[in-house]
Amino acid sequence: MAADQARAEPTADAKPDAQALFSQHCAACHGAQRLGGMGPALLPESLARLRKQDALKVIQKGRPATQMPGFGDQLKAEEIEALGALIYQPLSPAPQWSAAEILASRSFDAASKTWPSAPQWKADPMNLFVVVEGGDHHISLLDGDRFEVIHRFSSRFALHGGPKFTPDGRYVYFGSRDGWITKYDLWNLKIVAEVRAGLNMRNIAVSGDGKMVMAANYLPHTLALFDADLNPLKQFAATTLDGAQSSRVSAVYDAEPRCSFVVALKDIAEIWEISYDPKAEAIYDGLVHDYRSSEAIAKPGYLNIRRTKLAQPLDDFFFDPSYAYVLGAGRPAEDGQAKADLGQVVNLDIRRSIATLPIPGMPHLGSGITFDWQGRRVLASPNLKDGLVTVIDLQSWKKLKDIATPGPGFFMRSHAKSRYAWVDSMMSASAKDTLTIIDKQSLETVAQVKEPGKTLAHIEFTKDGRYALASVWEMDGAIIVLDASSFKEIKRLPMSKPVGKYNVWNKINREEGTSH
Ligand code: DHE
Repeated sequence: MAADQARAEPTADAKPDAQALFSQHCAACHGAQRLGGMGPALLPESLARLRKQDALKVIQKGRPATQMPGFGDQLKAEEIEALGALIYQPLSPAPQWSAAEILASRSFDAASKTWPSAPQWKADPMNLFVVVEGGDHHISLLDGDRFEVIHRFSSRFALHGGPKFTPDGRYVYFGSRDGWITKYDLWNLKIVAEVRAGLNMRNIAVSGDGKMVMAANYLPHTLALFDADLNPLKQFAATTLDGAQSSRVSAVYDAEPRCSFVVALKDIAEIWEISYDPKAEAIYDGLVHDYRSSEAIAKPGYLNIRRTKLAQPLDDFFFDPSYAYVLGAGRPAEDGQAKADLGQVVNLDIRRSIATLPIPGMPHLGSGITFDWQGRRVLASPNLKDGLVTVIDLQSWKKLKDIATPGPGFFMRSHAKSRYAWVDSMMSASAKDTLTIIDKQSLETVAQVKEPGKTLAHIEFTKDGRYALASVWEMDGAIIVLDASSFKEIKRLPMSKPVGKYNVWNKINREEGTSH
């Protein structure tokens, strides 16, 4: 009887000590504070995209093609459960990532200054594709003429956002969700420098002159600025002017013609512009007089924040070809209630919102493209929630058409030399295997390409616009090279979940059909 009672009612002491288990089994790779090390950070902010059940499975079975082993035969089910609960607990106090910690994280190969300033391989350096393979966290460099991999190397865990290039196409910068920035020399196939800009990062931007790199962080609430070799230059606290409220940073983009970084904040209804033009004081002086608000809330000038107040925060945005306007969208409220007219058009010069965008659902404006249609410039944007592509007139900000697709998609691409735009439906369970091809003149769907039962997503064109490369987004996935006119498959290269691919020429020339 006594024994039965003891089994039925385990004492509090019998509960696994999650912290002790973490220190014993996890801390060596993931850091004593869960801030990451050789393995990724294990914080609720970093794990937001991983369901708890999946996290438990990783602890039990490990993660294929990484150094994460399975602990299923060392730990009891309740111990794995306890570890799972621990890693979703926020750290208290909230972790900081100070300037000193950023500096201490930096590594730099001083010999890089002597590396040859010409590609040490034979292929057109302008038609190179940088392929991010998320499956086993590698990068493949693909010759865009012969469609052969010329080099493959491991990346930081979970890169996110497009890699960013220097204007000559020699260096590329990668950003990881854990806050690491890696500078890589494409011509010499070597890492130049690395730094950890934050603990949970969204994306990075490289200034149009290639001299600065800006990182947008969710954790801590900061922007971090670096020189081209990733020496820290400055941190910006993402707060309201009075410091009363802080915010995650949604995204930062380079606005080269304006010599500035433009920044969206997730929790504060403001968009920021930070100029890297040393003459910014003089240039901005004229515009300050044009500023419609009576309260001059921002100081213009070089590397200072210039705030524009908005009706609601932005998650994702897109520049019009003049870079005077930002087309931005928020996300539906946490209760799932989407607001109508989520999109906003902001004039960065007069610093206010001048129109709303009639886009239903959840437009993914960052992945939009522009092109000429019947004598006017239009934007086409995919949608994360609805199966449609919305076409907007960039002069009147009016909707011209919603083009139906078989399901919501993430990425849209074209090329100035191609008549067609391609969009995926990867957010749809039933149509994730389908790419839809739209005629940019008729705004009609003309074809579909399918990879039955698989996820087919993210397209990028070759430099000349003749071929479109699509990803089979599976662990045993592939890059499929398709003729951009006949839509026929030309070649297939095996890849480990190739989440994105980036053509050097298209990126450094801000090709109208690709992301910037
Ligand atoms: Fe992304 C780019 C936001 C989830 C893959 N994604 C971007 C950018 C933003 C953004 C703002 C532009 C930054 C840049 O390129 O510099 N992404 C978001 C989200 O808000 C969202 C929905 C939620 C989140 O968790 O952050 C989100 N993104 C994802 C994914 O789940 C994807 C599909 C898989 C993954 O690996 O994370 C994903 N995002 C990508 C890719 C790009 C990207 C591949 C670069 C696209 C390009 O071609 O330029």
